[in-house]
Amino acid sequence: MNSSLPEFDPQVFEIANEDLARQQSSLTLIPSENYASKAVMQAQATVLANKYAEGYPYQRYYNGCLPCDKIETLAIERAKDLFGAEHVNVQPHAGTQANMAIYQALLKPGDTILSMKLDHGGHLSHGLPQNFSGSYYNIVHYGVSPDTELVDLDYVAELAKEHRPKMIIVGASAYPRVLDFSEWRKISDSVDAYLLADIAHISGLIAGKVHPDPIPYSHVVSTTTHKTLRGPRGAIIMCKSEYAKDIDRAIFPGLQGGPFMHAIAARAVAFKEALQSEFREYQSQVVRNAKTLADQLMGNGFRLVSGGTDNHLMLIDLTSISDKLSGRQAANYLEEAGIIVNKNTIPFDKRSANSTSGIRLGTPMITSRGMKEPEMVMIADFISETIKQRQRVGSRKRVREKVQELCRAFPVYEDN
Ligand code: DSN
Repeated sequence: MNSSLPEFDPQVFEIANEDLARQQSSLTLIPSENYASKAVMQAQATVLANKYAEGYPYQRYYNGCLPCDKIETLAIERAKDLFGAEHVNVQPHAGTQANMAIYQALLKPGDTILSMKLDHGGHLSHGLPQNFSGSYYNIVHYGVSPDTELVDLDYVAELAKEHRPKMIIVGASAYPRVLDFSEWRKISDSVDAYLLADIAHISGLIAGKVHPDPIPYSHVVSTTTHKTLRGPRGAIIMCKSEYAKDIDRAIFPGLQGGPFMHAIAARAVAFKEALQSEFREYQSQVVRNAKTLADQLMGNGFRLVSGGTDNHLMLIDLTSISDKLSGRQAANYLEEAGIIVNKNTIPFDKRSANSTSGIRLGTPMITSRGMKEPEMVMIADFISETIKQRQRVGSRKRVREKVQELCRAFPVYEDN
């Protein structure tokens, strides 16, 4: 009971440390990941993990919940402060659970949802046939236009008129451009649909005021807390007060039992961090870094979907280098060189989701390490060298050495 992890289970301790070493010594460009702070991780490792607290603050189905009531109230108040939301539910275990609860609260099975196609940048929980969302609801998808690779709002409005959805979802996992939520609200109002903004990828940018705000325009907003927001894994739902009861009931008892109180404590810490002025500076650096990385990659001959980025991520169209190179292969070559990215379809991709013609890159993690524009230029050149000289193992080794040197200069958790 009182043994420490390294004493009792060195096997688990060593594997976790192996990942720490991997995180320290590679450049991670996965736009949906980030490094949570020590304070966030310490909150997650507290004894709050031991407590059942089904229900909501001061209305629980268990005794002994007063500290949990205080923690959850703090998390809610900080999230409201950060985003200016009328109501916040901080209990969803993950983004998909948050979306599931929103559908359960506001829709009936068979209702129509208008959302972005997965292979144009959408998300599994926005109606993929193999996901619960695609089996319980009637999904109509919009995508990006073949000419601009941007969402064409006139086309979305036409689809809305034709299909009369009960809900329109705006939000994506692989869309490198700004979303103007006020325009989306006009479309949802024109057909009397709910507007759900799923801001999982961009909630940190929104909190940092470097992306337009969805809160005034959306009936409901969902976000994970571990991406640009840089908190622990998990999610929250924000909504107008009139939907609060239905949303809360859909989370508990609708879809979840006991909330993970240790995770809620860590979310409270993350919201406090996001309320600091340094967080705004971090988010604007994330965007500046993405722009510099994108410009240098394009300068090196890579085509980026939509011709660049306005946010934290970008998609390289590998067909601009070779028709024979898949995203899977490119991501594997880059991993050998110490650069972690993920394969991703590009709009109108001819390859499957498992192979893909693209890779997705983002700057949240390298910016958390303190890297700025000069390092972005170096990283773009590392990527270019690895991909263009993929036939040469020696080139990946050379890049790997340079990556490790850069990682040593920008440590993640300094005293580890
Ligand atoms: N799978 C996440 C991403 O990588 O974007 C979204 O849930």
